[in-house]
Amino acid sequence: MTKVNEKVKEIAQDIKRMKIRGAGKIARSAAEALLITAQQSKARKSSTLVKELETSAKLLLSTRPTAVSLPNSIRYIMFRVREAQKRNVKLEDLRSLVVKTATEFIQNSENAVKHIGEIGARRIEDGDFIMTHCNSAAVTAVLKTAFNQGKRFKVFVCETRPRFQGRITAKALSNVGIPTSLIVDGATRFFMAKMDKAIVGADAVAANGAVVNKIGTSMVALAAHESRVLFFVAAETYKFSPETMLGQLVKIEERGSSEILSEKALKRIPNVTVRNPSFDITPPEYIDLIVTERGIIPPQAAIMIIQDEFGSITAEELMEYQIYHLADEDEP
Ligand code: RUB
Repeated sequence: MTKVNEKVKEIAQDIKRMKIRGAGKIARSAAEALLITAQQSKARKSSTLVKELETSAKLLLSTRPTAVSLPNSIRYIMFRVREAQKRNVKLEDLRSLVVKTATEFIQNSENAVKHIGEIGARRIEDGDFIMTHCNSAAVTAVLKTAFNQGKRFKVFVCETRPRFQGRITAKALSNVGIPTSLIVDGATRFFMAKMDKAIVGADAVAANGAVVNKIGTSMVALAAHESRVLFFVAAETYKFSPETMLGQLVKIEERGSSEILSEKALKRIPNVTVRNPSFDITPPEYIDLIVTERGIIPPQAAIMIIQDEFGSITAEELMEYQIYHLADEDEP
């Protein structure tokens, strides 16, 4: 059995336990894990290195099921590895290829967030009241860029139970001086009528333009729709899901009950089960536009992005690097 590099195991564990979180960060960390696999490999043949990369990829794909950026980052690297393998590339060349490709993915991803910040900031106006949910680097980039351009606006952040990622957003905005109100998730509709815009990130964008993001996002979208408030999504193109073109559904992660109630407290109410889905789906009808690093698109154009980015990939190739679950004993 091919052994997994200890540092790669640690990254996988950090993703699973949400020490590394947010779809963009997860994707970059997976690319970094493959880079480390190649750099630290003691393989003497390129076929052995490919096996090690495959094992790392499998482990990473088993960590969290919803962020499509994770399989997309692994595909970006592994498809090039497969091509190189067909050309019988030598071990050292293969190692360099992985390092180069992973570095390229990480840099492209960081640049994409920066570009989304610049493009999205054009839609923020002086005096705006803006609501956001959870913690998204892409959304924070939009708000910070607009603020640095001299625009003055107020942000309302939903605290985002059960893990309170809204607090991370509030802190990041407060650090740069953006006036921010932290609200409980249940106050979304109460405040929505005052808002001009709502903006959220994405873990996945489906071919029909539906957006998968932190649980509660679809309620924010619904309240925005009711109050005729513009609803924006900020998402890099590697969050668009090519699998959904083949009719696959994005898996919604359901996390443990202990995030909501301690085991002891739960035992005291034996007829109660806790349900804890981590993400939900906002239909395209509730989304005004999606800000990507390639420009602003209506959700209905998501399929064009997928065709452009992933059109040359066959269904078989796509299915090779899907998110799946390992048996318990294999878990990181
Ligand atoms: C994070 C979340 C974020 C998206 C986009 O969920 O839903 O809105 O991942 O984030 P979790 P980014 O905390 O469960 O990972 O723009 O940073 O990629």
